[in-house]
Amino acid sequence: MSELGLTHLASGKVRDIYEVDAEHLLFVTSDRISAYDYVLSTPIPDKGAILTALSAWWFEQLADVVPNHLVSVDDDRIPASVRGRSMLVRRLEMIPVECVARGYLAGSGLAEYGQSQSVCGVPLPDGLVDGSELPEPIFTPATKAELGDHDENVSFEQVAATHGAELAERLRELTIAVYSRGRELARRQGVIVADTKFEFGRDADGSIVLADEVLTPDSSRFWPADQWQPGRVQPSYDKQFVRDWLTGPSGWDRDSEPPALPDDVVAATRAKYVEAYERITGLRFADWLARSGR
Ligand code: PZK
Repeated sequence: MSELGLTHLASGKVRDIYEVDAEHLLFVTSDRISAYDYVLSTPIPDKGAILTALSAWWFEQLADVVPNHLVSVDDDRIPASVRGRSMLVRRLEMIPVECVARGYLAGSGLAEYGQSQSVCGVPLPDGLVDGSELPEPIFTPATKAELGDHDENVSFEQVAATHGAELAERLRELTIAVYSRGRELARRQGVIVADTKFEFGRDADGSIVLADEVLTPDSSRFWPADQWQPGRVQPSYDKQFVRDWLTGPSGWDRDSEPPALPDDVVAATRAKYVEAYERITGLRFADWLARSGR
């Protein structure tokens, strides 16, 4: 039993899941932020609420592409202490595949491309560089590693061998469809969604349902479109102030616990999360906070 009066079910670096009843879970997003594989000791005020608001908005936008697990963000079963940063969700049978879509080359995709000119078995043209747009979005699944370890990229054939060709094909199709719709919408608002990770589950009928958080800066690489310049590491929409301070003025050595963030870096980073939410959705974050009653 947790401080919320609910049984704790699972935790990620910055999110926690609790049991509400046999059919429902509480998905709680914290204000913690990670950088360079560390969870920093300094929270970003309202980050959990901003990511929850963004996820909830996306679920509504995407509901005609695939059903999702969101039941409510203002249900009475949500404890007051986490209102505004939690979702009541349907309990599903999770499918243990990290369903990644990539429209641009970066991160582990770039590393694999350098080794094999392919990513997760998907062949790519030559001449691509860090940040290049791909000819079309690709499905690059991964399997979850132990907490703290990086996910392992796998081929479509490996997913098919483990989960069956029909499910693998359905996951690929849904992943590309949801990413394509999301990135088009974000791009019109000046945000490039370079890549993103989805998780799916099955409901009691066996239908596939979009779960987890969706198209947030924590589950995706967001880049400011007006600064996109292939051939270099792209600046991060949300975390660039944190990275610049950690690798510059802080004097941090990169292999000890990172230092606490100064107030100006916290404030600038919070403003970027708010800006991402407001740009993408066209809504005011203050309205979300007011509606969640805090
Ligand atoms: C579920 N995770 C992964 C994500 C964590 C753990 N709707 C659902 N039904 C059943 N199980 C899950 C979900 C969802 N979403 C997802 N683990 C269980 C995960 C974020 C934080 F701690």
